Amino acid sequence: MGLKVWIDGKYYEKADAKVSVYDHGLLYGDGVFEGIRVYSGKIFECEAHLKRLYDSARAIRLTIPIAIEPFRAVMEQTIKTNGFTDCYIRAVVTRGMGSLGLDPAKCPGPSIIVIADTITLYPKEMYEKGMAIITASVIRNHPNALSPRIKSMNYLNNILAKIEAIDAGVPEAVMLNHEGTVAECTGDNIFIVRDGVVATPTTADGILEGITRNVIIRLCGKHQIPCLEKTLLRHDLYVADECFLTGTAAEVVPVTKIDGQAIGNGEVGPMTRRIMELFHRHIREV
Ligand code: PXG
Repeated sequence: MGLKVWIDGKYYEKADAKVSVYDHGLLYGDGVFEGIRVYSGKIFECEAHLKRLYDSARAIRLTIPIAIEPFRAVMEQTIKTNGFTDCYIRAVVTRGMGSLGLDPAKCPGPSIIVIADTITLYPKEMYEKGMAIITASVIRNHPNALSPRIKSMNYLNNILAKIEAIDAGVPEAVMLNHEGTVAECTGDNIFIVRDGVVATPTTADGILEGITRNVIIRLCGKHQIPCLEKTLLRHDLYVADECFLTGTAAEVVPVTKIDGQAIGNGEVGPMTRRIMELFHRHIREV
């Protein structure tokens, strides 16, 4: 038997797990989601993910029809039902089925979807040798248009940048914001290391406040590694000693080339290796 997907209170076989073509999530990208990892049977940073999900929903005036604790219970049950100890959860809340036309008030109620599956974002050798990225020409959404802090079902902004990356033969692109400073990658936050100091753009620079990003900032604090949240220019990426990306799916992945130019000596640096090691130890400890 295949995977079972939870939709609005019932489990469906993967092949039968479907939503209506009138769902505003499909019609307008009207909805929010989270991507969450489960390590050794435990939902990693569960509280932070649920908080962000409910905040995202609130920001688009969508009331999730169940409370946070029952939502957690649904995720836990879905993991068990599928027999996973390590997996990836995709929790989606769509505006639900409605009539044609934007008005969310025409949708009687949101739909909740919980998928437990596996995910591999990048090939294993990139974690050992590093990844090449480019700077995308398309900029990250203006925070006063669709705020990057909302993890919405509308990812076209990021997908356009991802297409530029794929066209350039690399798996990821860094996006600048409307002011021309560094924001984040299409599905990952970005960090640099220079003279032993770790730095990442601030939440005011138009980024998703990544949960993995926050874990790395905390781990740096715990291990006396200087780590700053500060506005970065593309120039800072070019002259960095090291660079790495963080995300739930990607975890921590080293970057060794940007726009065709080597970062530092072009090899995975010692600080990146240390942070990857601290992260992998941490996810097995919590
Ligand atoms: N920025 C963006 C735009 C993201 O989409 C991150 C940063 C990292 O945030 P977290 O909280 O995960 O550390 C993300 C997250 C996928 C996938 O299926 C993408 C993400 C997470 C999980 C799965 O490509 N992106």
